[in-house]
Amino acid sequence: MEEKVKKNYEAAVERYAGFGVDVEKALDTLQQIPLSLHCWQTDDVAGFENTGGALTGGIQATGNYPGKARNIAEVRTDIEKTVSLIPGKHRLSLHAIYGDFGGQKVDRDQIEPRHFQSWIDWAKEKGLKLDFNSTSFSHPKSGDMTLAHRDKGIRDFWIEHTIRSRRIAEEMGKQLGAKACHNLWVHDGAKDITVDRYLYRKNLKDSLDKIFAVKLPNVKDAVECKLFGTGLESFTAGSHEFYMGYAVQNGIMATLDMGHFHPTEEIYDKISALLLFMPEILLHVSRPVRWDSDHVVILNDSVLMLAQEIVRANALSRTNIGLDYFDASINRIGAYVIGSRATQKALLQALLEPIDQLRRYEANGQYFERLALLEEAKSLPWSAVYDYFCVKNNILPSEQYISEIERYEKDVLSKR
Ligand code: RNT
Ligand code: ZN
Repeated sequence: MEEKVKKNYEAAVERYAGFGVDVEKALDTLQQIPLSLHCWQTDDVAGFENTGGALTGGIQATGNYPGKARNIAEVRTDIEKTVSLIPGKHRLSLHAIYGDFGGQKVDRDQIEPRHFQSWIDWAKEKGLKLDFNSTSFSHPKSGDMTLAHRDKGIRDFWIEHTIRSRRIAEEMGKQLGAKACHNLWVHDGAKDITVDRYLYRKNLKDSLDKIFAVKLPNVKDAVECKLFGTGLESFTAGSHEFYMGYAVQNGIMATLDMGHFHPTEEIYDKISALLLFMPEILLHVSRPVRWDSDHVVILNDSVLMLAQEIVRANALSRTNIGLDYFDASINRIGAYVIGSRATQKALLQALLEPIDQLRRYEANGQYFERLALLEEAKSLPWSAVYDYFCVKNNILPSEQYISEIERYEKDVLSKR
């Protein structure tokens, strides 16, 4: 098998050389691109507060496929399995509800770095870096609003939570020697026509000002917008314009989630616009399907165009790539691997693009030639290069990971 992969790779290298594309260089670059795996795919965004509450905040994980992680040890085992099937070095993104609370009830305004120390130690041992997210959903005080709430007491509770979340991210960044992204997403919105929009957005802005007044050198802050949540269809305080304005004004990052815009609106076109005004951006690679923003990522046009735009804009070093989806209807580890590999395949295709020739055509006004080459590039042998990338990293190539995940299901997941 390995021989065949190598042979196909060599043929691919030759084919790409005809376009002046350096395949080895592309692979070196891909090797350096970490994906931030979202811990919440392991357990349908449940977390470990042990309060037994439902998932709220306008998001849903539908399905009840067996084998979901029930405790921290199982989440870690699942993540270890997942990363063993994805070439390269990656990151893990934790939500505040995934603390190691030792069976204690620790409310959100009480969380501390010590509740995440075992995660940091584990990450260090496994060679993973960490990212973090404050959690405003699935809590008795969240309702429809948190940081934008009319009630100062509620706002203050969530401000405290978010400041503490950022401090935890700071500790992660410091101890692991790599800045941690802190992503702030709140579902704040309303089901029906809302007349005090200005008030809620003003509240949200004031809350953010308090949260970000604390400067943390090991944290890269990001704010995530959304179009609407389920049950909150008519108003979202943290809209794209709102957070874009806030991020630009405060020198922080905007998070672009692929599922948070109008159905035909694509985030790839926002990369070159935003990066002229903010230091970096954070992506939530996802797959919107009708009203759901979080299906498993696949190698579709949206993901490919996103990857191409990052590479064409020379923006890899300023783009933090996180995954964000939750599917409870299929093998959850399989869902991780499909989405992660799809994202890498898109990045690889982008890195192998005959970009010099395409740019020449564009500069000369040769638009037929540009379109034709873009079409041809789609069927160049990038998959032979991806297989080689897997083998080079000691990772099962192509469809071989399917049976490995079946084995994990039989040996581990089905016993839960
Ligand atoms: C929700 C946002 C947010 C969440 C996670 C769990 O629509 O995309 O990023 O998915 O924080
Ligand atoms: Zn998201």
